Amino acid sequence: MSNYAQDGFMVVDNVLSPGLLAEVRAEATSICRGDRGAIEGVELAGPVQSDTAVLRKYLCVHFPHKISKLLYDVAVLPKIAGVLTGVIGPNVKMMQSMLFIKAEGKPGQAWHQDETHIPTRDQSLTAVWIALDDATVENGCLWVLPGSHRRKFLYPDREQHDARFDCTKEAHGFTDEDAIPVELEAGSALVFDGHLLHRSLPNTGKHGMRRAYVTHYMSADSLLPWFPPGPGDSMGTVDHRDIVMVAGEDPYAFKGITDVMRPHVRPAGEGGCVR
Ligand SMILES: O=C(O)CCC(=O)C(=O)O
Repeated sequence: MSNYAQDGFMVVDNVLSPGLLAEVRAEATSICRGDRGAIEGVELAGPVQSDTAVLRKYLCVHFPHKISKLLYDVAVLPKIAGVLTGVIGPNVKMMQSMLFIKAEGKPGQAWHQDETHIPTRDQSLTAVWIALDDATVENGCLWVLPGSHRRKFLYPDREQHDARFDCTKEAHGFTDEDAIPVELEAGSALVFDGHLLHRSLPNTGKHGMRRAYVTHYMSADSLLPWFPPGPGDSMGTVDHRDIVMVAGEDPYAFKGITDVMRPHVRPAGEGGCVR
């Protein structure tokens, strides 16, 4: 049992009931078939291609909640909202979702901190990583470095050319000998601090596919200087408003909500190449 404040992560069991888990798995397949609408990088799969063949094509689809009502609803589940208000505070918004498929042979992601990529003004970024299959060391579960969030320090990152990972840059300047794997049962979630160092290793193929639905949240009281530009913010440096309210009040509701982030397959290059 981990202590969130001290360790920077916690496991929440049974976030998805068996029935909902089955629905989300089926939805993942529909998304990858192109049946839920256009996704940059996803080809429409005809009936001839098997579900497995379709799923094997993609490592990660970004922003699936934009085209999937089911994944939108999962991101705002009361059980998740309840955990997040305990961690973040009463007002919580979401800005990102990712659907990882990670079939056999697909790479992992090198050590990183999510706050490096989604820079909240108040350092409240929190991830919810829901296992859609049992996540094991063999199929590429997450590894975390307990307590690495505590300094609220962003370790520098740089390009890496390690074949175990996609091209996500790797954070450095720390020792990782205390890293631990977090194996999860399908339907359970790992909730973790945006400053927690984490990584995943490739799927060896011994335990099948390792799908996961990942969503990112922060305090709605804080601004989010994230891309791309929003209204009255030509550089995109003031406040990202393509958000979903998950709990409480939005003190910036008067700004309105934008719809600018488009679902896409994790691209080659730009920190996301898929080897
Ligand atoms: O699921 C994975 O393999 C990596 C996920 C991750 O690193 C993240 O969500 O920040």
